[in-house]
Amino acid sequence: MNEGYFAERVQRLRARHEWLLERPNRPLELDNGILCRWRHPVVTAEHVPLEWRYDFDPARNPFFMERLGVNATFNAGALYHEGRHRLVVRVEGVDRKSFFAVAESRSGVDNFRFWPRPLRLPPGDPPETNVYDMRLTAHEDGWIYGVFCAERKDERRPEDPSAAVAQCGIARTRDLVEWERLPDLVTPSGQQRNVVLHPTFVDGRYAFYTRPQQGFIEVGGGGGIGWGLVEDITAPRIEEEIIVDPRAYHTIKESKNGLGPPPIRTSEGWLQLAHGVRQTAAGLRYVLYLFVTALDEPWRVTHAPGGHLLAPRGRERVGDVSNVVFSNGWTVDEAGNVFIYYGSSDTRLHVATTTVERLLDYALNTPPDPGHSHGAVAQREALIDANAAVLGTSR
Ligand code: M1P
Repeated sequence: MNEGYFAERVQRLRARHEWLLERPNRPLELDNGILCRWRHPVVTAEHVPLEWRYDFDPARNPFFMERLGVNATFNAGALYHEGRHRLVVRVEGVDRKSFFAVAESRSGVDNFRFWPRPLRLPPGDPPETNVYDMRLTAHEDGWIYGVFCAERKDERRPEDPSAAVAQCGIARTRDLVEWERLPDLVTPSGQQRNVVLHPTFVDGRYAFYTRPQQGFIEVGGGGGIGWGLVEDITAPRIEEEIIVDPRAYHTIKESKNGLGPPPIRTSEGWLQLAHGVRQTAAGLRYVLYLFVTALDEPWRVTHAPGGHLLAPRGRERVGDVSNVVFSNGWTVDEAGNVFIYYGSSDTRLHVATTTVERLLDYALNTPPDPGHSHGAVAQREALIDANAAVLGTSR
């Protein structure tokens, strides 16, 4: 292969990469008044630095091929940190292994750039096969915690190559660069995924939202969003796990649910973002929903608007695991603007923007799930009647 070909290919890929990173995003219509989607995904596999994927030595890589391909970038933990929106992105190679990498942006909606190297997470004990979906909590103890899923082969079933165990890995940092690994969280449940550290002490202890599950994929007979307290974060153990937001028949969280990012503190309570999953003929459908818990009792749900806040739409619906939106990160800036980072179909990362004020209005004033069709009609009737009174229209 001649040198001209190599140089031209490098130049073309660099130019396209830079164009992608610099491309401005733009808001789509605020159609429901609650939140605003943006035209382009904020982080895709193509955003990953070329140096992480290509070998730039013409002797070793005369065709300038991708040597270590990236399959997807999604489900990012998020933190508004030093005036920037910083994401710990789940980067998944073509070998199916996920790892974490920090990407940051000033605007929060475009121009995300990865830091020069992936995050160096010390391995667990025993080392895990796969790590993903980190939740970032700036805790009042002064540390930034990264709580994530640590997946290992289920050694009790060596004959089944898909048998796995999910547990909650924990690491902490001051600067998102140097990470100290802590032992995995021990809970009364067989497996755990979607565990989140609450940002403040509760009764002088660390507080975790959990998601107990009996199998790796299926939550089994239990599930729901759980809650438990930990005395010593360096030997984290939950003795008693209670369910604070259970699954429920014929709702968006019929099959399973799990908390998203750590909650946002507001004057009215803790704003909580979660995902709910239901079974359909086309497979599982993942949507996002919101609820509020009491300021002094973060485990107690005070407001639960019915239905989803955000569901897969248009091209978000298609990807490696289709019909999924999933969020484990949101940021709030000084002005109270909220940036919800959500993965679509386990393939790419998007943002939806709103404000604390709007989310609170939505949470406090949206009727709960009525439980049945007759109740749903009654809710519509009440709205129509109220509108008739305001608008002076006939009934
Ligand atoms: O594939 C959809 C999602 O599945 C899991 O979430 P849950 O445990 O609630 O089913 C996670 O692996 C998540 O990363 C993924 O997006």
